[in-house]
Amino acid sequence: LDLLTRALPRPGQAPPPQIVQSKGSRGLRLAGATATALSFPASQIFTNCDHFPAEFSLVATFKIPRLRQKRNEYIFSVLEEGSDLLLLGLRLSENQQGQLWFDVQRKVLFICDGFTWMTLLHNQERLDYVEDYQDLYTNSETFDIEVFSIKSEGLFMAAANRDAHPGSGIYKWTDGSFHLFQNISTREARAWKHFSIDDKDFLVVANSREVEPELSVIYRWSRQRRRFVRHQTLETHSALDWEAFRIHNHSFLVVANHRQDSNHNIHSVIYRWNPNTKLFEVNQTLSTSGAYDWEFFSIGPYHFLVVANTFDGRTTIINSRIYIWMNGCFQTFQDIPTVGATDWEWFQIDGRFFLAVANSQMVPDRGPSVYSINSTVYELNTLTQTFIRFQDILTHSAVDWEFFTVGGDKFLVVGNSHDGVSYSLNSVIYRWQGYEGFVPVHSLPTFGCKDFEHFNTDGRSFLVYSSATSRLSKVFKLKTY
Ligand SMILES: [Ca+2]
Ligand SMILES: [Ca+2]
Ligand SMILES: [Ca+2]
Repeated sequence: LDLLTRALPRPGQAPPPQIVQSKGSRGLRLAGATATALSFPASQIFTNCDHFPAEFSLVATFKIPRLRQKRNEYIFSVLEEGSDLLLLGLRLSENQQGQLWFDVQRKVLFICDGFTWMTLLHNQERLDYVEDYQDLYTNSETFDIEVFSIKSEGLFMAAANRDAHPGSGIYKWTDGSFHLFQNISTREARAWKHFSIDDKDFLVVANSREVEPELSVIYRWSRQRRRFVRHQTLETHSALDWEAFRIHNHSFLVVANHRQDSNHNIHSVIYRWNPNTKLFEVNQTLSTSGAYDWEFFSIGPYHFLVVANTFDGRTTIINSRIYIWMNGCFQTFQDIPTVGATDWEWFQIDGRFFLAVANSQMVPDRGPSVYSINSTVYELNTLTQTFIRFQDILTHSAVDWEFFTVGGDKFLVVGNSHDGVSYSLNSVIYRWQGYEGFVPVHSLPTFGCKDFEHFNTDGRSFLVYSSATSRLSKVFKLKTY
């Protein structure tokens, strides 16, 4: 109204504006007013704003009956006061160009640039609560879920299933939910990892069934057959996890070899892609103790690998090891005491670097196992160049941490699997609250929880969890406001 009183002609000077109805929209007809009459000095309206026009928004709908052909007209412009120098102009030359559209539900203001609707203003979403979205009955118990995209195909999910027949299921996101797309024969599959090399998509599976030789398999996406096809096999030992990473344009894979017969103190292996043979070759071996998980991360120009060592044959109270890439190979960076570590999760918040470990069970030299123990979030101290304890969080046989963001908020979800009595427990979502660290905000009932994955699709946010004790995996929708 303030703007209108300044823009409209004074009573008696011109015919008064009329309210008109046009195809369902109502507005003011400014037939008598010239375009320049709609201008006003910003300094008189935005009196406390030093950064005009960065700190204001105007939403308006214009209806102009006729546009002169081949002439661009500004529907909105900002001029420098006094000099008439154009600072900002919104042109109207094509049908939709320059049009604004406000999505009331998502609270987003769009502008059309003549081709696409671009986001002009976005009210940041916030997590409200978690909704039960899809019950996914997989082929058998599911130890791991990998969500990934294939260009021009869409979103997929690979489930690592226990039974050999029909093996593990690959699901495709179609019409708002996951549907079975392909079954792949696996042997007690424990993990899937998606990666791409030169625009080609690959999936590698960790087969943990003890048969000689134990083979894990790399599959390649065939564009012709629109299926994953076998690409290469690699000898592994009770493999529980694969990690894929790139350093200086080289592609690597590392496998977590858990044990060979009853020996847990064996080698895990790093493989490097040979672009000539298009196969992975052994690059380096690292000694691990009941290796369960690998996580790769980079800080500036430095590259790291961290392994979760679970068990050395006697106890789960052992060190897990962070490695740093130096002189063309991985070397020890830091040992961190862990208790049956099953997962490392790497994440950054506001320029700070964190590693969270999931500690699953305390198996001492003698005495019973304890499942309700602390899992720990570590933060990199850039002065001492070591990871130091940031926060302990009580967990119940924790098997996975997953970091995700919704709008500007950061979250960690932990998969709690067992408390010594039951597999039916709450898994917990924690929200980052700065000085307080991670604070529990939601409890999700899970049964034999094994893995959590977060993904975004269709502009919405989801969590999916898999169960190691039942065929039922669940997709949750993160409801926002
Ligand atoms: Ca996973
Ligand atoms: Ca991993
Ligand atoms: Ca994880």
